[in-house]
Amino acid sequence: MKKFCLLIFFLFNQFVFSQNIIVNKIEPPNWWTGMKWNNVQLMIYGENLNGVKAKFSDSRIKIKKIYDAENELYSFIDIQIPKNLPAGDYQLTLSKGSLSTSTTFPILKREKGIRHQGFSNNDVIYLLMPDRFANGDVSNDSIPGYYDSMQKIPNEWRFGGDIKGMIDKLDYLKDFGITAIWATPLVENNTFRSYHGYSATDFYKIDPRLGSNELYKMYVEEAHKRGIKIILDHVANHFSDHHPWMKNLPMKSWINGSLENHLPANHNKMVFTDIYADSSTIKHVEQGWFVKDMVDFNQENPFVQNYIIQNTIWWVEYNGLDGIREDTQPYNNQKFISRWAKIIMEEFPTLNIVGEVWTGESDFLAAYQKNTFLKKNFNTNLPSLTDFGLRDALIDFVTGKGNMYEIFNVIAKDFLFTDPNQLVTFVDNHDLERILFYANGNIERAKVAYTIMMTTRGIPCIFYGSEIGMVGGRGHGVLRAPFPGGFTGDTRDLFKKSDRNLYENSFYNFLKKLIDIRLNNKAFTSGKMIHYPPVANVYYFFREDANKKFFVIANGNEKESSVDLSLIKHQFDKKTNLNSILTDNKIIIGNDYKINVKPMSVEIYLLE
Ligand SMILES: [Ca+2]
Ligand SMILES: [Ca+2]
Repeated sequence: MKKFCLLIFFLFNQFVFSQNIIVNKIEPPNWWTGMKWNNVQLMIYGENLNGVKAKFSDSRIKIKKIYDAENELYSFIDIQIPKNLPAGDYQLTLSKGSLSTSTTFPILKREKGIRHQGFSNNDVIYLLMPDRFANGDVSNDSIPGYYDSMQKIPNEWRFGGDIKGMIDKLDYLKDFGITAIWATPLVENNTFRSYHGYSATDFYKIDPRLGSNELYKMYVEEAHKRGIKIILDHVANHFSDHHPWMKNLPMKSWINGSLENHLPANHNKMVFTDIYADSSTIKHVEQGWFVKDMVDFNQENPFVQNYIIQNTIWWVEYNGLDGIREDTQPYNNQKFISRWAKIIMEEFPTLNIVGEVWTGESDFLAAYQKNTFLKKNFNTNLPSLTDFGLRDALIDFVTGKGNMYEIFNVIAKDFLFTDPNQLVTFVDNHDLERILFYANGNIERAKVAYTIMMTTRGIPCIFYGSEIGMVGGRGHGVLRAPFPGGFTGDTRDLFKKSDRNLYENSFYNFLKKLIDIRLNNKAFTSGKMIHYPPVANVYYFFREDANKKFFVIANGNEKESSVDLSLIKHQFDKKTNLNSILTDNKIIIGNDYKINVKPMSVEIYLLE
């Protein structure tokens, strides 16, 4: 009898349980008062959600529409938050017949202070990979239930770096002269070989191996205290095939294709401007899966659109972030990602967004910048772009494949850009072999390339570790090697001058000086530029503001070069004393306007 009762009780319980409305999660987890985006679409995760009614305890929050998803484990609810609503925890009740469940939805007051500063040509950015930079907390290195099997793959395992490590090294970066940090994505990547962060399994949660949402917020605050801005690496295009969605998609059209059947990646970024392109090619670029374990969002789906837009606004507002680096921009649905950028910039007008558009061809690249005059049937609304063109030319110079003319030629194409000052310039990044790898021991070539990058237009970005002369190797695992000194067991701490050898300190001091020169002379950040077609592999240009005029001259030859400046003597006027602010070199230009430039060298002369 007892057993029978238990069985009845069990069955009854199961019956009630299966009928109940369950809410497990709401995304976004909260919103704020006074946002421009105040029509919010709540994505409810739970059980038995089809056909629910919804009501807020405070009738000022309007329920505009409730959508049944194809899958009853989800529901989408459009709500409207009035501008003047007081902040507070509001009760949302979902009901169906006699069943109901209540949950809290916090609506917060917007924070004030140093927030949403943007980034510009007055900044120098530092790109780091959190897992590879510094391990500040060994207790989070391995977390039960999180994929760590990648440790078996040489150079592609997790190293344990984290946000605590990033906070610990803020003073190092401040001292180096950095004014903005772009860290690769920090959201949860509970998936195979995912130390890089580009395979989200939860868009609203920092990976616990890196820290927590609260710690990330603290990191931004600590950076802001030091005058350092924070750029969010944002991925709208794809997510991990281990995302819980893939077990239970809210709707079939949430993604492009399916795990088993989808278009592969197509890297032809020129199709959007190609006047002869077929719509099938465009579809292939927008809907192909970047790699087979990264699922492509169907950004034509309005629910997906709302999800991505709200998720971005949420992070920027939650943390007070200053900018966004948008990953794999051309692979997104172009109409959607353009709308996304417009909405983000309208919500945060002082923000900046740099789109990763991986093409070294200026004409294709330029078409991606906001308000381009080039023929394009939509405006990307992207203020900034990654300058792969200049990177390619600088690296070609370093390897000897190219020369000074190639560098000049790329910069001479700046007329194509709406605003070339907004181009993010770099010589290496987390996807490309390091400059000193290409230099193959020819350090002077690398220094020439860096000096041109740091004195020409744009927003320079330095890849972590390159400042201490890290060489790395070919392939992601090796070029993303851990920063020596950031990890347990490291024999030297290269964050410290005393542990760096002569070569490492010399390279560090060289880059630090370039940052100092750039940021303390407006001529380089926002001044006028005049440059000249290189003759015999010597490139020179002037940077000038109201107070100072500089002459940068780079000799790309392995021998001393004599340069005749007589055709440009008007540029020197009466200021024929050239005093290098990079070295102690001093020249007085004589009547013949000829100067000698040392082999494989560059000088930054102040005209006096
Ligand atoms: Ca750690
Ligand atoms: Ca896509």
